Amino acid sequence: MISRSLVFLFVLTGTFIQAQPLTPVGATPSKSQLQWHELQYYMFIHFGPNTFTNLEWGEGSEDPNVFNPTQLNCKQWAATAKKAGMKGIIITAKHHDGFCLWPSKYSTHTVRESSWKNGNGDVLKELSEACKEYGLKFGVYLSPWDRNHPKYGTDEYNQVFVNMLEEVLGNYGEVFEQWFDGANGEGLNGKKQVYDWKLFNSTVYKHQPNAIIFSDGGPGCRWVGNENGFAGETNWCTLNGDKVYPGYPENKELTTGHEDGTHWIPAECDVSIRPGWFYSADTDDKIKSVNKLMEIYFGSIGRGGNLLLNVPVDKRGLITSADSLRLMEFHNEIEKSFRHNLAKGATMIAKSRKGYSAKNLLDGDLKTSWAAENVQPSNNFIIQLSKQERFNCIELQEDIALGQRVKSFTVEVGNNGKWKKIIEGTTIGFKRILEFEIQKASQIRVVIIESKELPVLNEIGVYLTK
Ligand code: FUL
Repeated sequence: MISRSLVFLFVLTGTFIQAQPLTPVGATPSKSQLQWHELQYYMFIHFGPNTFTNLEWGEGSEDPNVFNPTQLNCKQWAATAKKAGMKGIIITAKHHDGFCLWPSKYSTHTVRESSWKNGNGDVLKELSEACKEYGLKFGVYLSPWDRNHPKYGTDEYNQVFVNMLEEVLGNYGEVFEQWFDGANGEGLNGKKQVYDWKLFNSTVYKHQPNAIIFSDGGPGCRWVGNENGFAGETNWCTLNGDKVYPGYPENKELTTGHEDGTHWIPAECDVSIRPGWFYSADTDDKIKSVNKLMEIYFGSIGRGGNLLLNVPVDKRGLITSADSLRLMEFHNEIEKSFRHNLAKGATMIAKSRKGYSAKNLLDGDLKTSWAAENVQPSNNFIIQLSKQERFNCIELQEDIALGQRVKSFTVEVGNNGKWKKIIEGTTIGFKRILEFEIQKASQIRVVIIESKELPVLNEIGVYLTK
């Protein structure tokens, strides 16, 4: 029998061999943020009176009875999201018109005042239960701007909003993301509200300590600065969190992040599958093509952001079959493109730090990584394939738990020791995917030109996506 002390010694030695633990660089993600990065892709649903009035921004004076879906079925939404490869759903619990999709005690403009289910319905209840059933995360969009509430634009409104938050975050189980819209317009009294963001955020954490708070400036994740679904080619997950606030006018900075930002506030790319956020029959023939969606995929997930794709629910309370079909086609295209990692089984050649072998780049485990031996310009690793292959795409992942480090890199292909540079990139982050002209080669060399500290990557992939 092995004695306890021997086991102890082994553990000690094991630790020693792996050893030389790496120190994080700059701001790093929290545990919840790390989990959030892994979600990558989830659904946004805009639904409410606007669905029935064909408006994008309701006035707030709409008769609540306009909200009357005839076949509302949250299980259909969840089943669609699941089949589409999405990991969660974020619903507009209250948009700018103030209508609450749950029977809030703090408003008289809610599902309770509508004729839907004789005023006994609760969309948040149905959706949170459907998400649980389908193994999806549940998230909530809540607009602080409220064009209906009589208290909006007065000191009392912030507490009204907090009360609503308490209901939404306290009664429907786990909420993975709280989405705060930055829009701030006038209310019934013609005044804009001065929002108490500190109070709002602390209310979120009181009920949902692990939730990611989305706003223009986080603190959990940030708006990417546009509604087209594209992060910057250079995309830092770090941001000067004390400088950026909801309504921050420098959208470009949100697109790229701040290179030496003080806080980890990564980008989320929100975009709609149709031209508008809410359902409109006028856009039935304007659903984005698979090609456009793939472009968005490369521009968001492929640049280290998460993709929040809006799929508006129609007047029946269902995702239309045309939107659903497009989502499935998009999912198939992603699956097809990334099914065969041509680097699998390749021989890796690199100068590596002890315990951080380049083999780890191909083990499918984000917890093991390759780190260069020393900090120096042009650290590199070579993927030696067993034969010449045709490929047009490379995927790189940085071990972001240790901070985002890489500032620039190039990709080269080689045949018989002759190297040709094919593409260059800047940041990597959680994931960077680059497409290029189809190459035929047996070697691929990734050269890290500049990095804040030792480059640390955890996975790579080589694909033929066309
Ligand atoms: C914006 C809103 O004004 C739009 O209506 C939509 O909800 C979009 C996601 O955010 O700020």
